[in-house]
Order: sequence, then C-alpha cells, then structure tokens
Amino acid sequence: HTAAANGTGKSLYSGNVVLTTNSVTGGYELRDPSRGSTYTINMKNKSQGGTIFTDTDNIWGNNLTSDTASAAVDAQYGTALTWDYYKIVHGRNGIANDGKGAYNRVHYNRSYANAYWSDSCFCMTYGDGDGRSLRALVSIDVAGHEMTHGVTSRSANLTYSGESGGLNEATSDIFGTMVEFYANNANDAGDYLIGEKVMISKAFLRNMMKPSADGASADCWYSGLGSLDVHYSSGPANHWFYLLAEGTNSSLGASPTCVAGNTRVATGSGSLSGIGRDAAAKIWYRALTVKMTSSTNYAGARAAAISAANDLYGAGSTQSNAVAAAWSAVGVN
Ligand code: ASN
Ligand code: ZN
Ligand code: CA
Repeated sequence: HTAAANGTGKSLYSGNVVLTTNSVTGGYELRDPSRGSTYTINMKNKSQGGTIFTDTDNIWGNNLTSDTASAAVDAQYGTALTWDYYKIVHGRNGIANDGKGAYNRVHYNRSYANAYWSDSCFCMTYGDGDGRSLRALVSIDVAGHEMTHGVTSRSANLTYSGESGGLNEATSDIFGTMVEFYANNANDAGDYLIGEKVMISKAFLRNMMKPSADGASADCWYSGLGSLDVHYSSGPANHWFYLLAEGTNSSLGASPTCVAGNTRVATGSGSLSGIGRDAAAKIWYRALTVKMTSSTNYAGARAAAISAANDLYGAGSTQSNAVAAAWSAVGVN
C-alpha cells in the first residue's frame, strides 16, 4: 500500500528539505512512491539486516548525528535529487532506466569511512565515517557519485581498472557534481569539489579544477596513467569536463593545460572558452550511454565525446570544437 505524503527532513548537510514519504497505518515510512519506491533503512552500525526508518509526525531527523534519522534524510534526499536529475535532464527513468528505485543503507557497520553502490542489491551503502578524517558520507555529491556507478554499469559498463576505470570514476564525479548543481541547495552549493561536506581533516576528496591538488590525481593524460588507482586516473577526465564547461578564464579556479606528458603549465597560450555545464553534461551522458563500451580508454573517450557533440550540436559546432580542444588541453590528442 502506498500513499505519497509531504514530509520535512532535517539533514546533516543540506538544511531542511522536502521529502516525499509513504503514509502507512500509524505514521510514515521513509519511502518515496513517486520515485520508484526508493527507501532508506537503518543498519544500526551492523553489516547485515536493517529496518526501514519510520516516523509518526513526518518530520525526520534534527540536523545532528544525535538523531539517527538525520543521515537517512541526506541519503533519501540525495537519491531523490539523483532520480530527478537523470529523469528531468536526461530523460532516464531511474538508474537502470526501468523505473525501479534503489534503496539506501545508512549507519552501515562501525566507523565505516566509505560509501558504495552495489549492482547485486541495487542499493547504496553509507558509512558514518571514522570521525577523524571523514563524517557520515551522505552529502549530495557523494550520493550522486555512487548512484552514477549504477548508471555506468547499466550503460557503457566501463571496466573498473586501467584507463576505463579512471573514466568510470570520472563519470561518477562529473554527474555527482551535476546533481549537486541541480539541487541548488543553499547549504551545499554546487562546486567542482567532491566530498567537501564530509571531509574533516582535508578540504575535499577530489578537485576537478586541479585534480593534482589532492596530492595523488593526475591533471593530464600520460602513458602510465592506467597504472594509477582509478580514483586518481579519473583526474584528466574530471579536468576535461571542468575546462569544457567553464573554460580557462573562469573565476572558479586555476585551469592548467598540459604539455609533454603530465607536466602542468600555466594557461596562457591555450585559452579555452567554456560551453556551460549543461551542454557539457549532455555530451558526456550521450558518450556514456551511446558511444562508449567497457574497454573504452582515454583516446576512445575523446572520440566518443566528439561524436556525441557532433550528434547533438553538429560537426564543426562551437560545442564539438570545444570538446576536442578541452581533451587536447589535458593531453588527449
Ligand atoms: N566510494 C568508492 C567509490 O565509489 C567505493 C569504491 O571504491 N568503489 O569510488
Ligand atoms: Zn566511485
Ligand atoms: Ca561538491
């Protein structure tokens, strides 16, 4: 039995948000009948089991970790935003494009400092963080990042190692960021950083404006890129997206271009004009869902993105030329 109701969520990172919940006998459950019946369960710091969150007055959480429902609000909100982003912007009906919602498991295990998507349960798992370097990993960009792994798996299915693994990770950073911009939430404004809300000891997990700022990611393609961990070989594709969307003269941050392998040089000779986030995201979504395959590498991603831009905007269009120029700027020729 499902009956959509309007609830209020008091989140950890996004202030107070509107949640669509499910009216049941005696109260409400944290399930969204309007978005594929997405729901959130409380793992109660265990790694198995879990029960759906329920509430009597449809006001969930207290913006603090002292109420276990607060992190559940962030997770449920992040799932709703990701659903809406893919549906409204890209016409995709859920992660698998079949109208089925995923579910969330929050408070997974103890001091668990990660979040991950699983294809087998079609579900999201969120840890509370270790309390030293990471808080609960339920921010909008992390939720969008993780669920995009589900989208990738149901489309190009980029193999999670080597260069295709870096492209897989970058796809999650790109659309996680796009979901954050889409949310337009005053408490968690859109930016080109990943994980800025959940980090305690550092400012971000990853930085699309300057990937190497994390101390490990590459800014530019080089022949050994595929040997890096996939969370670091994502750097050139993350930076490509940033340069394509915003260009080199953005007020947002420094935008190095690349020459000779992974050497970063100051911008000057190679100035780029951005085509805007929305056009850049449309191009990458088409590349992901129509052009790329499990074994696509960086050279293949360049070809896929140019082909997608040609389809959407025409060969020789400003957008198509900008796609090529941005790939060249990160060393992919
Ligand atoms: N949070 C990590 C990620 O989505 C989990 C993993 O290593 N796959 O990249
Ligand atoms: Zn990931
Ligand atoms: Ca962010």
